[in-house]
Amino acid sequence: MDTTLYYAPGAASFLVHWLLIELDVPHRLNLVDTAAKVQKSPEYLALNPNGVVPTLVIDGKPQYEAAALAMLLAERNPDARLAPAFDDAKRGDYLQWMFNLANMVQPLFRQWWYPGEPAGETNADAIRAHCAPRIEAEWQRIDGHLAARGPYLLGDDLSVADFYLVMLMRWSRNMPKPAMEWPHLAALAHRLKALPSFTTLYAREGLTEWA
Ligand SMILES: N[C@@H](CCC(=O)N[C@@H](CS)C(=O)NCC(=O)O)C(=O)O
Repeated sequence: MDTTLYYAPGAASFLVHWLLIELDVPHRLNLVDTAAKVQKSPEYLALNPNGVVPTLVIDGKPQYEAAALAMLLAERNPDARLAPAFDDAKRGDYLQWMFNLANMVQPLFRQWWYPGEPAGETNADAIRAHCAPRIEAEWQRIDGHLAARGPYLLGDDLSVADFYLVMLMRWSRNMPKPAMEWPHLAALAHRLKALPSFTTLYAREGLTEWA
């Protein structure tokens, strides 16, 4: 399988890059200069019409959406057991958590990082002010779940949903109340940050914050 990841350090591509390393999938990296808006260039839009990272080109076919790519990688590498099989009792919870993170949590970060999008630049401060407590409420909800049924989102079974959650947690590191202030979330993040793949990812993306 010929695989190329279009990425930007620390962006939503972080999840896909991390899993490519964790699953030992041979791949090439293509750095997208988001500050220079390369993601809005005609060449990139031909790969990903949303004009965002990540894009994963597999055997010449571009695919996008970080959560979908994480699920695809888990399915194509079943020996790693990072997703419950179709007939596994935990399959429903797995799908629920992947979509919950993608639909409820990640969009709040889009608002936090791009507060002009929902209601224009003049309302950016108000959007951010409303966004922070909503993200904190998500941490409270997920921490409660981990307290009752952790240590991972699927109990004793590590899955790509946990990698996804840790990436989202990382994005809160400079917020007024970062995710690491919730004890069960912090415990999960410490477990995943201890993986050798996390260290490799940091080195390859040149990241230092939240190491
Ligand atoms: N739903 C998309 C969202 C991706 C996304 O928002 N990526 C951001 C970086 S985290 C991006 O490319 N921003 C640049 C831009 O919007 O121009 C996914 O999960 O893949």
